[in-house]
Amino acid sequence: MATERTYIMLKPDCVKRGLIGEVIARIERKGYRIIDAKMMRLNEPVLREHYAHLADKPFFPDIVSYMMSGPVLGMIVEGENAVLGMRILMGATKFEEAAAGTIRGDFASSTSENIIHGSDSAENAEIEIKRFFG
Ligand code: IDP
Ligand code: MG
Repeated sequence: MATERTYIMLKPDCVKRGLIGEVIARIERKGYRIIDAKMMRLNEPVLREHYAHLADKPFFPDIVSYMMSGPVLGMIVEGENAVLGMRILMGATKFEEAAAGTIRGDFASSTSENIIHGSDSAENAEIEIKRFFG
């Protein structure tokens, strides 16, 4: 097993609903460490880059406006196999498939408003950490 860093972002619905503490507690309880964190307001260019893999989807404009609807908390999270481990802690993308006990399973109110982002590979983690933390 390897120590990895991943990019985690608490989305506007998480911040608005007052769930930052709850979600961070789950991350820390699992044994991951928060290496850096900052509140940000994202602009359209950075979101177009971050969600480029979804640019041709009909819901793409909705994701961009949702992610600009309020502040987000970007974080660098570190731990053993943190990229995959955080994806498991987060739960499935699809609202109805996110298992109870996962962050999305317990708190997401739809597939689009789903509380949390986490990098999907070590390669993307590196790109996303650079994108949001420089
Ligand atoms: P992920 O966040 O689990 O990595 P991605 O496929 O990378 O999932 O999608 C990025 C984000 O776009 C999702 O977290 C969600 O907010 C939104 N999204 C993905 N698929 C759908 C969909 O089918 N309908 C509405 N929003 C979606
Ligand atoms: Mg993704």
